[in-house]
Amino acid sequence: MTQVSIESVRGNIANQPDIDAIVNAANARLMPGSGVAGAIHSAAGPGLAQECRRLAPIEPGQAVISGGHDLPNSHVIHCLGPVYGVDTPSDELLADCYRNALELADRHGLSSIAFPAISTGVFGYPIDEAARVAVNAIRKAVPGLTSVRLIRLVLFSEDDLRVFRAALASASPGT
Ligand code: AR6
Repeated sequence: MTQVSIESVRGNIANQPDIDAIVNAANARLMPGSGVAGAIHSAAGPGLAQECRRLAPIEPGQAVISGGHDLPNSHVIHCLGPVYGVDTPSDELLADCYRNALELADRHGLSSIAFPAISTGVFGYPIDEAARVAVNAIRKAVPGLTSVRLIRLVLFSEDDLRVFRAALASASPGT
């Protein structure tokens, strides 16, 4: 079986130049917002919002793909995470985001993808629960991937990185 690497780093999702597709923690209309969406849209330039108009709206758990425009990445995969406790079951919808984004990247023949911690900002998902859901969903999807070889989790703070690293260390050892 070909190896898939899962790594976690502290950083800015809009500054991952060696990655094919970065994932946006989007809003339903795929418009620029705050946090991740704001950083991605301002680095990508207005062409991204323009392209996104024909892809929107999306539902919680769904993922759609666009070009990278002025970003160093060839693609952006836009996921709408659940608003914690409002879009339910939040854990399943958050897991859907990761699975759908990975499948989309794979179908497009991409070899690397970087995720932010979807839903853990404005949408209020507790970071430790989100880390567990994200890591489990990624581990479950990995065996079905044929093209993606690198999955990077990009955390904004040292604390969030610690939480994700703990989840990675505890989930399914040996895979
Ligand atoms: N790089 C990596 N992580 C970041 C960055 C960055 N540049 N900026 C923030 N984070 P959020 P959500 C972290 O709010 O909760 C938007 O307005 C942040 O600390 O971006 O899914 C959209 O338009 C947090 O841990 O996404 C939606 O309306 C995580 O990324 C809504 O917010 C996610 O924070 C989406 O909310």
